[in-house]
Amino acid sequence: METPLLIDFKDRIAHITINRPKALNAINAPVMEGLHDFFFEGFKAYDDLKGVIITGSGEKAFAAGADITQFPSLTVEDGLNLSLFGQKTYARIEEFIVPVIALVNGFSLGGGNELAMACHLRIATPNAKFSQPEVNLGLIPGYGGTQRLIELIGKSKAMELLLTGDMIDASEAFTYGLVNYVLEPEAALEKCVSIIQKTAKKGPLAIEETIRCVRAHFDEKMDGFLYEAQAFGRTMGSPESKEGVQAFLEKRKPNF
Ligand code: DAK
Repeated sequence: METPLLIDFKDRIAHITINRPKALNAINAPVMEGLHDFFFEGFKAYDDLKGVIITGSGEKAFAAGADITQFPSLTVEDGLNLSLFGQKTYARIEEFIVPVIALVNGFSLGGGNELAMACHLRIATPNAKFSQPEVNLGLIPGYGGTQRLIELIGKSKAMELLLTGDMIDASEAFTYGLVNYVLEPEAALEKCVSIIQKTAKKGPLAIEETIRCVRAHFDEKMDGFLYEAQAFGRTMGSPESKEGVQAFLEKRKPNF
């Protein structure tokens, strides 16, 4: 049996590959459980983790959605439970302590695109295609897609894409701000790695707090400005910032 999720640790970066190429990397329960387990517990096994890159196996798809073959047997309760489990997993990715980058190497549809949107950054290859096609199936996005698409590209375009299920290509996705870069596959991977190498040199607490502050902006239960002030206080009081400031004054590189 194929391993649904491959995890490779190299130079302090975890490379996660959704490995169901014959089903265009559709996200079934083992894939979702694998993501959940990695981001809640599994990451602790990797020493000095500085970033995560998520991609799809093969050249055709990042992930062509949730696995449609599992839908017919689901009850209303199953749907609710699956949705809550997936939302919890994706929220954890969004709040993760180090940068998580989606390397979108083909179809990024439905629950697959919701995964890409939960990552902190998205880098696409030129063949990438994006859609929330749930309405074609009489469904709506169940893993936070209606919310995150608005955050990323604004209400007007998000509404159009969610209502029509239209597919857009990588250059349109770049124009709307859905992806940060569009690059050929090798360059796309290099870009993911170089961004993580860059953030790895910064203060780890500053990186973690920045991720949480940006998230707080979109959390209506939180006052983002207050959260920022509190996080600022935490970073200001940290040994890390003492070292960063001291290093600047001594004209040397900080040792975080
Ligand atoms: N699930 C399962 N299998 C899939 C799949 C998917 N999402 N997408 C593709 N495949 C399988 C195809 O069935 C085919 O399998 P075989 O026939 O070879 O066994 C294989 O992958 C290759 O696909 P195609 O032959 O169709 O390849 P093409 O290049 O012709 O077309 C395509 C590529 C991506 C345009 C087409 O495969 C397609 O339209 N796929 C479906 C896209 C889609 O509708 N995705 C699902 C979106 S809805 C929920 C939470 C979240 C969600 C739902 C519920 N709950 C909490 C309950 C999210 C829903 C979605 O993601």
